[in-house]
Amino acid sequence: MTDVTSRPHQLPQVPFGSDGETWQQILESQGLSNGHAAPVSGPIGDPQAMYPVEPGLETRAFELPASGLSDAKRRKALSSMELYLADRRDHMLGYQVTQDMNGYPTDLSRFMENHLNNIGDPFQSGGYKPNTKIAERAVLDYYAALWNAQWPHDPRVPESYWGYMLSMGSTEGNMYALWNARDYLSGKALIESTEPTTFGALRYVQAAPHIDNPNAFHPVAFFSEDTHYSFAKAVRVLNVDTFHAAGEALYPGRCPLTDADGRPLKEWPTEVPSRRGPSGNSADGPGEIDIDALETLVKFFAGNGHPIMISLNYGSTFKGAHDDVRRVCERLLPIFEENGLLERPVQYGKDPKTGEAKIDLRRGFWIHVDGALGAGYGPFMRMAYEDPRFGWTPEVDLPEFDFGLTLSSEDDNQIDMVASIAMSGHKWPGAPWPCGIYMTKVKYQLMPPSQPQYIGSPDTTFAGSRNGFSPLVIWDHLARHSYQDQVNLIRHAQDLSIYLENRLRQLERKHRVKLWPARTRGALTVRFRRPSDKLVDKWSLSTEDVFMVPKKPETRRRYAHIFLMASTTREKIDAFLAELERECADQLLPAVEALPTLAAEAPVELADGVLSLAAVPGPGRGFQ
Ligand code: G06
Repeated sequence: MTDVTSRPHQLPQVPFGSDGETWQQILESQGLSNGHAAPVSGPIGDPQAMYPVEPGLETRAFELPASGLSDAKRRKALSSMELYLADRRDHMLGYQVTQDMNGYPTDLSRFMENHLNNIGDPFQSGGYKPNTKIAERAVLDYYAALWNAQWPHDPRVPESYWGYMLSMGSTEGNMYALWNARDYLSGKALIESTEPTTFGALRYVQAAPHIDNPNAFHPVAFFSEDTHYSFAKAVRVLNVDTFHAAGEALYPGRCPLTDADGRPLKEWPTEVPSRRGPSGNSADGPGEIDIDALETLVKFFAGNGHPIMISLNYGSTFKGAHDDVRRVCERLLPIFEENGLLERPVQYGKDPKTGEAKIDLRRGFWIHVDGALGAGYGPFMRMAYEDPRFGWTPEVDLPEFDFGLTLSSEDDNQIDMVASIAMSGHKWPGAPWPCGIYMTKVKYQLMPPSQPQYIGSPDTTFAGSRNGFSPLVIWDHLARHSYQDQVNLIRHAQDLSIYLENRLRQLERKHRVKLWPARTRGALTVRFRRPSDKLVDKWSLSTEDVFMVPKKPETRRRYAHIFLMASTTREKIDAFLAELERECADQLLPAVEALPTLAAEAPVELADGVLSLAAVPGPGRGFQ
């Protein structure tokens, strides 16, 4: 490797930082490189020339030289950032994040003087006292009530909820859910260590293999085509088999699904198909999971002895769709029942005195709801739909999705179906940075199964240090809004979605252009034909390219979408529409066929022995 620091003459002679000096000159002026090798590596190119250009911001002004920046330069850079953000915020339409915090984080800015850290379990006081766990617990209780869980949290009660506030967004929530599900379904247990090196140490163990069923501890994950890429990431991080990976490896050529013409599929699809639209494919469908396909797939894997992990969407990333969680549960419960997945013994130890087996009785299925967006407003829409006193009847009764969803089994037991929910705090409620909530029940936590008085392992969360500011921000939002206020916020967003959809249809008729406006009922987003790059950029539109007929490049459509949030105003939508109308009138919309070639059009054939594990979404589903 080239040691660039020892050859300063090779460094580019371009200014670094806002004073016009080169890197080398700065080092010399700091006494760091006078005739001897500098202790740091220098740039071998000009970052300003290499990094993306953001109009209104200068890379140079943000470059950090060894001398630091003068106060004036530092302030100037920050002011440019402030102006840039104000402008970008005023034009942000494409992402499902609330843009206007109603000024409340300013009220909370006084807490910035502290290092707030909610390290450890929210229900344990912990050693680090400058924390906001009291607000975190209040926020968790609020959502536990909203999601029909049993609360307050009580570690002795299996049905009680447990959860924590995420330091990342729902990516962490989905990751934690899959981790939790994987360990629970694959027979992992935390037991008291027989030889504790430190007091209170636990041991992480794998249950003994099942004698008759080699797949008993081999869970398989299911999620739809419309699922956020965080889930594809989670299955890779956690090494969980998707039904695609397990299908290709263990059951090649045996996929029970058929194509649109009724022919059996030769390969296992990478994700559960979403519902088909008028084209006969899912590209123009509503974005909800195809329940028939899911049922067929789950039947196959449950029939082969696998435990089942399913992630459902409540407010999907691109189409804003809500999977019908109740209907999914109704269709799958009989399959779980037939295959002994309602309760199965997991042997993790034996009594040292009696030799008696220590057994944990567990479910063999896990239903997770990725409510990154929808778990925030769904309960209020459902409330309004049920109760006329809220003064608004939403256009749809959104599906039930939470811990209150129980069904009767064959032998008349009440089975609660949902094991976990994730929600982002910065999406529907709104926060200045990513945050969120993960929630499950005490009975699904890995813990010493023999100890009913278990008081919770301090290290129950994913992160070590956890953001202690986010609980204050979400708490403040919830404290400022009654349920009626919350209904009014979602009503505003829903009304605006319907307004935008109608306006796009009017534009289509008026200018005789194809705009393909579409909106899934109940969704907060409207999708339509992608306008010029200029508009996509200016309005932070999120985009997705789809094939109307799979693998047929000539049928590709480019979509953009707008999310209508509580902070979105009609003025903002009208300003965007005026610009879009100009593109329609002047025929500036990019031609449908003017599309770049994708590398995926010439796929590599897998060599013998290579296993396909999961689809990793590239740009698309709104991600760029
Ligand atoms: O980690 P975050 O909070 O971004 O949530 C991930 C996530 C999980 N599940 C669903 C259904 C989601 O829509 C998301 C995130 N969605 C947005 C996105 O990635 O758009 C392309 C977040 C963007 S906010 C700027």
